[in-house]
Amino acid sequence: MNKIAPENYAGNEATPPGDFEIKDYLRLDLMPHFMCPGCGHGIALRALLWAIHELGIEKDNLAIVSGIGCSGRVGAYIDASTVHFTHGRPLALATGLKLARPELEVIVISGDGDCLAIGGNHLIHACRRNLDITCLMLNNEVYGMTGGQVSPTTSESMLTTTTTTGNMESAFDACKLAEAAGAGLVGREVTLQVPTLKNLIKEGIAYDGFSFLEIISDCTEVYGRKNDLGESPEMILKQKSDLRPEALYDTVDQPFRPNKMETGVLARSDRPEYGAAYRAHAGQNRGGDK
Ligand SMILES: Cc1ncc(C[n+]2csc(CCOP(=O)(O)OP(=O)(O)O)c2C)c(N)n1
Ligand code: SF4
Ligand SMILES: [Mg+2]
Repeated sequence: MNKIAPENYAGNEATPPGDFEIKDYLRLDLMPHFMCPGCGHGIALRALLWAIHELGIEKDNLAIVSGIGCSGRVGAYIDASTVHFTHGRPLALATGLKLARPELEVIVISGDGDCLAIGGNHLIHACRRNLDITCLMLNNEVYGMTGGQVSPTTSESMLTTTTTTGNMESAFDACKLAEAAGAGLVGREVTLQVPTLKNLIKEGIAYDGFSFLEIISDCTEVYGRKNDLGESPEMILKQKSDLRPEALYDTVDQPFRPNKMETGVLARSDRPEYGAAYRAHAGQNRGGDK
């Protein structure tokens, strides 16, 4: 497959209403899905599939690699070549896959625990390498699948099953970490804004290098309940308050985090893509005696 030129798909052209049918991209034989009602990961999945649809990526050219977690489980529902791999290791597998099959569009779906805790080391080295992989990190601030333990992105003072009096650790800013480690493209978006999220994912896929995209998702069941954050609509509204605190001071219940989250493309560089550089290097040195 030839990569589509960025100018042809990083734009904001709307899909004609009715043109995108999510069922065309799902393994319907696996339905009903396992996700809890209102889980933000489903919205992230929709945005990803919409992006894939608008990019015109063929299923045969699409490889989805995910780790263990509710976030990782999402990948298994996509009707393409999918690998649901070991917790914390999807980037390692994706690296080998992309090097062996550079023609594939390789997309990793990971959780905040998967990507930043057990898999944190793989993340920083993937960023450093800048191989052409798109990594979506679905950040719900918790280990959702295993019942709600604290994660590296849990906000301070929040309750989890392992921080029963409130989390005392500072949360990682995953985007700053990825940028510092050298990721070619870094971005963040909320599930509140699905078309904007879809466009960011398109931009990440279009980028010729490692794209790290943090998607602010919600675990309604074990994190929302534990912290009395309400149901899905309330949690989504809270994303809005995190983006523009002053607009929602009167309408959003406590606990309230006035952090003015930055979204969109936060960093982009023109570093060489690792795979092409590696192949050129290997070609030049083939048959050498060193
Ligand atoms: C090597 C290994 N360690 C631990 C686990 C248990 N485990 C499964 S999912 C998970 C955390 C999931 O959290 P996250 O990655 O944030 O995904 P979420 O479920 O929140 O989407 C853990 C610790 C495992 N499956 N394998
Ligand atoms: S436990 Fe949380 S992250 Fe997992 S499916 Fe339920 S709401 Fe989503
Ligand atoms: Mg999580």
